[in-house]
Amino acid sequence: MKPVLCIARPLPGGDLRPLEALFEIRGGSAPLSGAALVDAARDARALVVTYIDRVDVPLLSALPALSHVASYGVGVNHIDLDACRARGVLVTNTPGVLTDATADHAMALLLASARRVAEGDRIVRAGGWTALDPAWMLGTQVTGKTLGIVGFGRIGQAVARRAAGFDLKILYTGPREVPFPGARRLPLDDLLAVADFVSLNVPLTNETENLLSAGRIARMKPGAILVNTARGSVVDDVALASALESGRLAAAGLDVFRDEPRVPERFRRLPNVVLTPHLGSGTRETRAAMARMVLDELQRVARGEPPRHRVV
Ligand code: 8YV
Repeated sequence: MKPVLCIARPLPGGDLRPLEALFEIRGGSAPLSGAALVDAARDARALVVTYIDRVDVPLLSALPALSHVASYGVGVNHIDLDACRARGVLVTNTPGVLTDATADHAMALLLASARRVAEGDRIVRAGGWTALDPAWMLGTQVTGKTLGIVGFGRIGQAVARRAAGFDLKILYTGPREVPFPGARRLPLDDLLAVADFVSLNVPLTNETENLLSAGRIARMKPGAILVNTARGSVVDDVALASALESGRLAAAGLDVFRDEPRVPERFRRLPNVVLTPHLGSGTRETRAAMARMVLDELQRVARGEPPRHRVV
């Protein structure tokens, strides 16, 4: 009898056929969550999840045969890593292949927020463009300003490479100096005080939860713009909504939220917020590369080979 592999969400661009020889495959054609996921995965040895599927003690207890959690994505905040370690469950993820797509999306949000792209699109569609007025709908100049990158790992550095093309000065926070031409490392509070644009590129951990607290939002430069392609819980969203409503912050580009797919009504009402539904890695090419990486890890582990991207 082949071991069971349960796939919680479709993997676009992923070819499951090579795995059929190794596993009895459940799921993969439509999202499985809650009781349906537990049901499908009850005797699973391997489980594929993504950032929205919580792998916690109750789920692990319901899946006694589980030995490999393969996460489709780089962030692993949805997985109780200590519980997996204690249970001897291997955890793998998909780093690297989504770096460029996520950094592209951060720049798209930065430009769209600064230049009021989404707001302008809505106005034109609604027939609201009726006169030519040079004083109308002015945005924030991007070229030559200062971008503060919070978290200077793979994605943060990819944002910096793109930003260099817009002649942005780069500041970053991070645990260590990274040799990056022209970039300066600063403590977070100092960076927030001087950055015209702030891009969040940290993983969500106990240390980064609410990192952009109400106090830190209050320290941001008046008129600054925030871009978040990391995780919603890195930001105090109530304080962020207030800062955007009062105009203290000029705009925000948000791809991630605390309780996805729910997006706070206060953000949805604000014209100066560009909202996207967690599209950071969402290109056909990147999602297919992520799928290939997940399926490759499953095959390697099933054949007794070491995984390439082990988290636990
Ligand atoms: C999602 C992500 O995994 O990599 C991450 O941490 O959040 C994303 O790439 C992706 O949207 C698939 O659901």
